Amino acid sequence: MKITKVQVIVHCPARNFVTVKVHSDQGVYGLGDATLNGRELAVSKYIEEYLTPSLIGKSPFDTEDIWQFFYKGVYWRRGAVNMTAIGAIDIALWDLKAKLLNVPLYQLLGGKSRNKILTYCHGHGTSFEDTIEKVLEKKEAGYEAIRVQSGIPGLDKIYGMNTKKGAKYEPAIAAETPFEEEWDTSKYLNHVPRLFEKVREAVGDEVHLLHDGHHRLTPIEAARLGKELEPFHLFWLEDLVAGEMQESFRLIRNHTTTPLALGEVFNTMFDCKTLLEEELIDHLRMAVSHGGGITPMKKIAALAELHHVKISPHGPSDISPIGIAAALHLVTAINNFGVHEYMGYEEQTLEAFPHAFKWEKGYLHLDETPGLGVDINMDLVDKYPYKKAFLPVNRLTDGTMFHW
Ligand code: GCO
Ligand code: MG
Repeated sequence: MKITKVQVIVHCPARNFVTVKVHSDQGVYGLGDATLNGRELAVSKYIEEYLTPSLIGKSPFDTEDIWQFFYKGVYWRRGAVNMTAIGAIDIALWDLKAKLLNVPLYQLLGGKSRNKILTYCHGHGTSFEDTIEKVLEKKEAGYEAIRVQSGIPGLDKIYGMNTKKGAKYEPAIAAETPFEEEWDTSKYLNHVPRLFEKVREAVGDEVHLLHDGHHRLTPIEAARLGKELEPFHLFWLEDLVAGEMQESFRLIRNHTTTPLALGEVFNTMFDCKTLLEEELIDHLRMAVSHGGGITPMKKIAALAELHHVKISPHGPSDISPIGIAAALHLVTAINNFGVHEYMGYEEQTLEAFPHAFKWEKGYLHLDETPGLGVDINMDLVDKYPYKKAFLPVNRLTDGTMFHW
């Protein structure tokens, strides 16, 4: 059995996606998600020029050896572009392998550890009132876990806030250069505990509430926020400080019992080794596509299990249904799953990627479709050409460049 051809598809059905299609001499193909929001063409070119030629003629069953070949063979290891490219190939090979064996992918990863996958959605608003309304709507729709972000008085355009009442949150903006947002940490720190006090009062104790700090605090600021939110029993506080500084979490951990989540920008085991080994976080948020694929994520999940850390994958709309399905199969098979983010997709994206997984009453469900259970509609590829789009950048109100 041999790999005969690799196609890299870049298109924009509502937003940009990069998809890898690996063909075999059996007439069956596997799909992988290579989307890296705002840097799509760097990954597609990388796969076409540097990975594809080495794949032709290899057996699609040799997922471990192929992963090691690309990981060790690059010399310049790690990094988001490199690991997303390797991850997409790895996901496609696992999809292909499971299709050839005629089983859903989770059967090759340990079988079923659960019947359905808990999800959280976004309850975002412009003000306290608007946010509470959103959170109640999501609760009504069946979500048991809701991420809460809201506008901050005095700041016009910030992370996680909808620009208009009722609009869907989409961070990437089509343009030739990135859009600029603004930030003020003290306004944020004063606002968030008040927000959660009101939301908890409105929604009751049953719903899990989450919040994303998007890497903007210093360790001591993060410790203060965690401590002040303790009375509202959050499910987690996500990305409080920049993920590069794993050691920062020692200080935060010593000050608060609020559970901590981190890792959507991580791409290897080495980004979270200290966090796991010292039990500094509760949830690891790596996406399968950005984390180098199923092959390394299985190992990372095993290390996390040893340290009481749950795998709770990143699931924004800038990860395609292929990447989401890869995570769903992984978390179906492992024991230490926490929660999966699910924002849903625009109509055009759903049309572009027909898929078997379904969202119902707060949970995602897989069926018995062999492989990942996701396809790509090739007839729509030319209809939706790539449009350059960027994630925003961020400055303090005095103009200083800051974290986004
Ligand atoms: C999340 C995230 C996203 C990211 C986006 C980057 O927790 O869902 O923080 O909103 O910012 O996916 O591409
Ligand atoms: Mg996040």
